[in-house]
Amino acid sequence: MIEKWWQKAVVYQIYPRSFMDSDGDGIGDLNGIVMKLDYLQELGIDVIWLSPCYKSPNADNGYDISDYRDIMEEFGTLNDFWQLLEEAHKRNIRILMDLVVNHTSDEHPWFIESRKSRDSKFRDYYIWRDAVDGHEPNNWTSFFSGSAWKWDEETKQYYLHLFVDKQPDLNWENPSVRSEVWNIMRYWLDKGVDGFRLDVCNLYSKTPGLPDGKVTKGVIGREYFQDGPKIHDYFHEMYDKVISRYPEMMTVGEASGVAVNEAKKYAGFDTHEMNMVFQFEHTTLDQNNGDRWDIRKPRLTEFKRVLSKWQTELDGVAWNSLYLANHDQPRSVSRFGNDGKYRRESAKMLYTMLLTMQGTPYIYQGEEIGMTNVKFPSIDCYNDVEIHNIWQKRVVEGGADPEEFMKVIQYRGRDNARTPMQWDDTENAGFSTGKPWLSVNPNYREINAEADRKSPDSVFNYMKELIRFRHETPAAVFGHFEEICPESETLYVYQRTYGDDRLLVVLNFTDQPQEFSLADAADFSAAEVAISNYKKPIGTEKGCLQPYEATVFYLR
Ligand code: TEU
Repeated sequence: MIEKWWQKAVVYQIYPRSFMDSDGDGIGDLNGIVMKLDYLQELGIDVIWLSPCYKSPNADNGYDISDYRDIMEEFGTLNDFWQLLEEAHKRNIRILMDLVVNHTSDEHPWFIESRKSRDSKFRDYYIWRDAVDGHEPNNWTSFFSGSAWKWDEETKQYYLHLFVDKQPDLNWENPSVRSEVWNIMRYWLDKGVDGFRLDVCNLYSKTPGLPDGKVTKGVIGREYFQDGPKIHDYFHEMYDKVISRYPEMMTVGEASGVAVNEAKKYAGFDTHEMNMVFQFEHTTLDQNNGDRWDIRKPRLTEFKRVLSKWQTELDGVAWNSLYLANHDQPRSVSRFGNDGKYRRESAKMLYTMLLTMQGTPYIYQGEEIGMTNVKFPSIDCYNDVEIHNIWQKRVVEGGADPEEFMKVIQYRGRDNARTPMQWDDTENAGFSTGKPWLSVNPNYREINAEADRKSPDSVFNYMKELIRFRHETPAAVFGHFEEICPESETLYVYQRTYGDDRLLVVLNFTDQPQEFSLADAADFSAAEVAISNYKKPIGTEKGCLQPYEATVFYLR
């Protein structure tokens, strides 16, 4: 396998709205990102994945696009974007844009024309259907609660929206829609953008006839629009028309619910589709029956089994992505670690795991300083449309106990990841001189980038060291993965081998000391510590791992 740049890269995801506000309107913007490029260069990242910054009415904070070739007013102008791209490239940082083409905004000119008349030339850009017996065409539900269909009185038909009704699904069966997408991709690539993250990339193809789905507590109809019948044809066409013509570009697809065998098709080294996909098996273990709002606590062995499976199944066949957080997920230290006494140690441990696995690691903004979930006291403090819709359905209409459901929102809600980046301990955490669009996490006085950069044992300075280690250690990037003691409910231990290089990664997932013996875990003649989140890590003799200790050994 030829080693590609995007395999060795470490990616940093920016949610522009919450990253840095340069003009005091309380909303992050592109010039704010330029202000922080030196910070990112110091961290050592190679790529920025920029959540959508195109023109949008922000029904879903930019994931509802009304003009794919212009920048959302709150974030700045096209010239601001070109400056950001130029300044990032000066620092050897590449930029991926977030391509949201499963749906547009209902304020996109295509949809405005489409809904005007059944004879519109844009009618077939979207998915319109007659009512059936006076009701929706089928029983599909939206990811954001309620029916996936909206009645349009003007032309007396329903249109499909797998997300909110201001996000009508595009009809990918229509070759004109696909060529519009190829042109959008070329527009940005020809201007120097380095690639794309493809939003819900595996939902584009819907099963003909749009049959009713099996009634479940999760999204209904998923079996008829996830990994649909033509999805791989669409990606082969994308590859032929665009990707193959830009050999240095990078693509990562967000593949909601994808299984590992399907991922081998999307991200295979020779399947001519994308470079890699985000999977969701490890980030849906904490829900019951596909219901994101029915929380459970998975055992460590469940978590390890999933991650180890993706390591071994893709090895040599396809490339993996590695993430623990993003703009849709809770903060990793609150979800998988310990955001109290052992916040620093557990944040470092989690990212030691992420940066010593095979695949491209993604660090979501704020994870590098161990930002935590926020426990807003009231539903009115939240912004996210997904949160407000589920509250309406489960509490207001469904009668769920508000106090109990508030705890679910505080754990699961996407706004946990969207509170403003905590830069320093001044007002609004240095994010804005205006009133932030979403309240800052009150713990910003203790948890902020400025404090971390000054503190030798901070999460930030450890993350810097970890990224440098990964850049210097091909075994950490490409090595074969072999789990050791999979039955342990306290430790995650695995070996990485690449030629003569061998690493042993030892992770304590508990707040208690745990006995460990290197000799019991691996054969070696010599061993030395490569990196550890403790100043005095466990040695090569039998001993105890400290709470949330992460230690990586070179073995010979
Ligand atoms: O998310 C797709 C998706 O599946 C999410 O709705 C996810 O399941 C849920 O939010 C919990 O993880 C993508 C974007 O990442 C998300 O921000 C958008 O809201 C959504 O698509 C629609 O574009």
